[in-house]
Amino acid sequence: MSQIYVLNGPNLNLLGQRQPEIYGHETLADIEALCSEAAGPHEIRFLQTNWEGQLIDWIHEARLQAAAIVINPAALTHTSVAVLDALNAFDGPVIEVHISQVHKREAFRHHSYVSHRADAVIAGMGVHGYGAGVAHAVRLIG
Ligand code: CA2
Repeated sequence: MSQIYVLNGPNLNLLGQRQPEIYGHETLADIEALCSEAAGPHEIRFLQTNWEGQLIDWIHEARLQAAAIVINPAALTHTSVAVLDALNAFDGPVIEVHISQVHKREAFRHHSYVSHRADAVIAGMGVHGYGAGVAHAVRLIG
């Protein structure tokens, strides 16, 4: 159970291709490499989906397989009670990561359902927020 799940929500597969002024030039593959480095001896399961139900299924899978979850739920952050409910059924640490500083952006991005469960929230560090999130998860799980 020393795996760390790093879960990514809708449209994050487009990272590096559009809106670099908001999300930077790095791709998901670059972020996966950052996460693996930050994880030390822990194994990373790095996943992205555009489907809410798939994200929920992976959170359920993490209940049996993972010691911690680092999650960027993307737009589902602001809309999904279902993702929150799934995270509430996970016992280990949950770290919420946003590439952009959501509180400087539109008002609809200021509320996060996932923050009701997250043990830590990172926003505005660009892709380095993922490295910080994984490093924090490692500290919490020991
Ligand atoms: O800042 C973040 O990481 C967000 O979670 C990203 C979400 C956004 O809805 C949240 O409010 C904040 C959007 C992810 C979409 O990613 C794209 C990347 C490149 C091009 C288009 C979309």
